[in-house]
Amino acid sequence: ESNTTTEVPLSLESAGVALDAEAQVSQIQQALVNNLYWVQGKDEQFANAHDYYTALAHSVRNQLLQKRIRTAKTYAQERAKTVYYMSAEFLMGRQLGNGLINLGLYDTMRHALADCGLDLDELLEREAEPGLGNGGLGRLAACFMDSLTTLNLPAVGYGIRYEFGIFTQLIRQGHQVEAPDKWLSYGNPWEIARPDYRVEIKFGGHTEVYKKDGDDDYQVRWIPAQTVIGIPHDVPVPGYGTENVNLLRLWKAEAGEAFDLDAFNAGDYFGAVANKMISENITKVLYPNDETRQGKELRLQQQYFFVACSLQDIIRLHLRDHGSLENLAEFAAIQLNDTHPAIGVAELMRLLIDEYNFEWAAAWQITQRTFGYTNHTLMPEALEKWSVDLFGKLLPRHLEIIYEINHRFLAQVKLRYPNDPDRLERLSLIEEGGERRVRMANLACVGSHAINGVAALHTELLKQEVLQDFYELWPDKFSNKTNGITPRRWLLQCNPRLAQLISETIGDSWITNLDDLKQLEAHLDNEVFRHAWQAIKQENKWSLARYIHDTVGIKVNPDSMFDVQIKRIHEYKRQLMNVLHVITLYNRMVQNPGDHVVPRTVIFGGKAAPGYAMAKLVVKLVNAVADVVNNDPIVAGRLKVVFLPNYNVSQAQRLFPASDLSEQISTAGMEASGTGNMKFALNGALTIGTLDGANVEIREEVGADNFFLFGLTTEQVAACKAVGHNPWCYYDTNPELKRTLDVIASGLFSPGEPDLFLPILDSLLVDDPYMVMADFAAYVQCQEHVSRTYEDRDRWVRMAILNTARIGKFSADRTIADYAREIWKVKAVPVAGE
Ligand code: F58
Repeated sequence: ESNTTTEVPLSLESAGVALDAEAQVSQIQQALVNNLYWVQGKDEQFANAHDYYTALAHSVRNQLLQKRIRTAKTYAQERAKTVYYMSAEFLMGRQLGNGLINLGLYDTMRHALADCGLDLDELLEREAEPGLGNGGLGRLAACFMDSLTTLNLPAVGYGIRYEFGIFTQLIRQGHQVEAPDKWLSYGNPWEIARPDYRVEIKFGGHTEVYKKDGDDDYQVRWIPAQTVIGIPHDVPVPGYGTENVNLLRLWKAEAGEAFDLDAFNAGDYFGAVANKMISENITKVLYPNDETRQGKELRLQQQYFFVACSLQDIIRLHLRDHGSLENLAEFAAIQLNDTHPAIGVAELMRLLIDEYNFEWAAAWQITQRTFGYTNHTLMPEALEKWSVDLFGKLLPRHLEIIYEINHRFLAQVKLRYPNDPDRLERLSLIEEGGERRVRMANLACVGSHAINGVAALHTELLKQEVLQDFYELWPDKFSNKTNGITPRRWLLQCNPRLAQLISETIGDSWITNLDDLKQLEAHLDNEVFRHAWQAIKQENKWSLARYIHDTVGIKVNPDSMFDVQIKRIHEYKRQLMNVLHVITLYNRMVQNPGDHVVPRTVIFGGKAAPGYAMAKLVVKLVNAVADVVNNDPIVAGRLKVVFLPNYNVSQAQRLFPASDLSEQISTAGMEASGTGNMKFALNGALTIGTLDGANVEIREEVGADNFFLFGLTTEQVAACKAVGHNPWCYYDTNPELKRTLDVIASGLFSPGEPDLFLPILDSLLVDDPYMVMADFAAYVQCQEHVSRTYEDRDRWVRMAILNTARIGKFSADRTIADYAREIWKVKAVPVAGE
């Protein structure tokens, strides 16, 4: 019988006739057996869970590829304008569950598998998470890909196929320890390598002027010192309820062949192999820094590598469909996800001028019309700058082009502001004084027709501060595009019980039209509905409690409030203020053991950049406080602290549905947007937060009564710093804060290492750059309000329902529709069904 099996796509239709449920199930089962046999080379006797996972993944992949082929044909036929989303990071999360959901196969698959004694959830857990991003910026790119496809917009995501993604975080004796993320070690069923679309990328060397045959004009050519090959790896991106499938195209670096020959012929076999490894290093590992940049040569190589590969690919596709590059901007919209791909501005200019013989002015017009730039940070120290020396060594031709762009740009500025050398100096693409550096944000601004921030407040602050001079020059280039999240992964997939209750109550149109959640408000006074809502949160908390016990061995009280802060560990995000609150609660319980308290489980998750000592010390402090608190019988059942190691997308999918309280407590003016804040609210958690990033808009949407606001505003922070912030006065005048810091200083949390946490205390008391001391009292007071509210469980549930009901604005579908209409000018191209 086995020699009649063949790898067949999993399809629910045959010859245009919809199959009945039973036939569907048997077809799914047949496809699974076939894939087990032909992909894994096993039959049921020896197959393990990994084999079944892979077989299942191939079933879904086959169906996605079928749709992808039709999509590619339709796009080419329609000569559709395409969005090219360039991002150094795509934090996609696991693909199998998402594929099943988006294809509408999830429930059928679960039944078909159960029928063979297989548990879908267990197989889903076998998938390695592709951690090709640090945090919010990378995850945003993934949500955008989901929405682009769901909206039937032709799009390609271009990025890097890191062999090692974000490190695996281990906790040893309370400290973070980093381990390599070997996500590819079991193979990756979701990618297809396309060596036939390989491209060659140059590095180093020098430039020279020459005369082209039969041409009087001089041209420049770049004689590189090294070439590297880029191999695209395509990942299909399904949308919800659509035939369209877009692509994520990730580049892997390999050594060039010409280079192989020379080196190997020279007889130095080992030297040649070693050099091969240097080329392949380019896509080895993701830099694990968030917010703070690292001026490392390899990082600039990564950036140029993937952007240059992508631009060659875009040009190949454009010439295939449109014949000439004159009209590139009419058919291609390239979005720069932060400045990491901003070198693309210089690279497109180089290609047009040096390789396709365009005049400067024409090339510049095409470039500007093609690019858009999204900024994700307000922190000046996070803006990318590359030393001119390093830049010229690696990309000599690009440095020349950047000088020329700058020359022409500054001439234009001088006309408008004749006597303003300071302004010229600020706008220049080159930072002078000290080591000269190329300012990538300035390059991105000059080379793009559109510049946007990611939340209303952030965009305003960009215009007033970080990019003020550019705003004054070109106010019309600026717009806001408030971030969003995909409701498919962040509600339908991660919280199936709540999704089902919602669909039973208002229908399922919310999945692609999140504003429809508003209809839930009509059910607010329905007690049965509220009870059902609460029961689901409770079940989700039980299941998280089980997961916590399984992973860190801590038993938490599922009836306590789950108070959750999950995000990268960074001083401006103020995990420290949260820990100080925990210590304060602990102090109170120790001092007055009989007092009534509202039980809490405070959960932390997040990675610290490996070189960020203060962030790592905060991780240690959380774990140290957890050790003391969790083992003190005085607080048993009333206070628990959990640090969940290795926070990632998969873990996030467990945490958001089980949270009661969302901690969004960054110093005002520092978090560009935040997107976790949206995921919490969508899953019915209430927010305690500052007026920062998208919190401002979330509060506007859900209503001030349904949001726990505290803390200084952006203006107050600035004013406070202007007059000189003195953290000591808070220590001296707030006895609870004093006691909290004193307890840390006493060594209670660092037995045998009394000085361990001194750097934290120093930072708080010496300059407190993130205003933890200034906001602490307001935070603690607001937390008391939170606790009192939680005691009135019915009131809490009503507030939670209102949060979910009013969060529709933060669908990435809305964000992407805004980009499509206002920046990209792209239209939907729906692919017809079979
Ligand atoms: C984040 N940036 C913002 N950068 O901090 C957050 O407020 C926003 O919601 C999100 O972008 C999406 O707009 C962020 O995640 C990084 O991780 C970069 C990685 C590469 C190095 C520089 C930081």
